[in-house]
Amino acid sequence: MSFESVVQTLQEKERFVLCPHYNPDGDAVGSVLALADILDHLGKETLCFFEEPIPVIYRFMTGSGRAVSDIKTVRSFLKAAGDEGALIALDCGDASRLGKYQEELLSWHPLVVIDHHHSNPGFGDENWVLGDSAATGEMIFELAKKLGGTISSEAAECLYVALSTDTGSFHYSATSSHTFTVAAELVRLGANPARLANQLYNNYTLGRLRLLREVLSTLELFERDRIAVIRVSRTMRDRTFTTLEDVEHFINYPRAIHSVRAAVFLKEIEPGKISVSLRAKGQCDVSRIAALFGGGGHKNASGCTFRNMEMDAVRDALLPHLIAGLQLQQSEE
Ligand SMILES: [Mn+2]
Repeated sequence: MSFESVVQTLQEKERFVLCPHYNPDGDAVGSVLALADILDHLGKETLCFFEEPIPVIYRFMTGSGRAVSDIKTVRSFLKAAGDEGALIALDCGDASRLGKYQEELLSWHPLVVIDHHHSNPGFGDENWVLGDSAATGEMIFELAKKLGGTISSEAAECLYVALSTDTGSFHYSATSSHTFTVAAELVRLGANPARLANQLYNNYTLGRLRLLREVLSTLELFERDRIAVIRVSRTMRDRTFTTLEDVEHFINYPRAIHSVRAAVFLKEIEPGKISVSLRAKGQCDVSRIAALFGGGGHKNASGCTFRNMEMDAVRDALLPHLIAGLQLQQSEE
């Protein structure tokens, strides 16, 4: 079984490079830092590789200071490790999510993949993929128990962040009784829900609130208010002195409208390059729509990127598929 072989690799090897998906979210950052801490306690050596610095909002997590962004460090670490080394990809739904160094990262073996995206093709040498898991952090908790390692209060906090952010504060459909069991255990181990919620959700800069005001003013509704579209341009970010990190969770506002079944967030990364987040409620499968445009994700939360297109054109390309997705949902109800 894949879980067993992943456990075996983690037991046998001594030195690990841990890497999340690019533009890491709370689950990716929390899973990497927690697993590193757990492996440290087992006497292993670990290196946490993030191609860009960890997003500011997650830097309060213990261990974030150990993030390394230089690929040369990864190279020399794994060369020195030889047969004792392994690379672990966390929360990466496919190989391209490894980011700009994917080719080099994929050349190292063994590559262990631990992930909870249904669409994961199993791009590693060892793959443990649980599509029904609410977060990769939930899986790391199981792994730690199996390895018999200590889950320190710091690691418990990181895993709680992973669970809380990837479930939308325990709101999304993948949230199970097991998720709450794990969360309860993490609280028992030292994670403080109120403190972490304040760090994650009550921690806006004034610029971020001003940006939110601008983004919400772009709201457009289609299909009898069942599809909502918002957008952020580079100009808006420049005007409010914010970055793309500041738009995290903004899509939850249009998604929260009672009539809305699918919400779209268009993000202008640079002129002509538009990244799209899709969120759905109920049966509408937005991972299928993202996949049509080279992206992927979960049924209710997915994304894709468009090049050489403006935001209006991206919206117009997506709308027919969203409308069809909603009709499909209705016919299945
Ligand atoms: Mn995740």
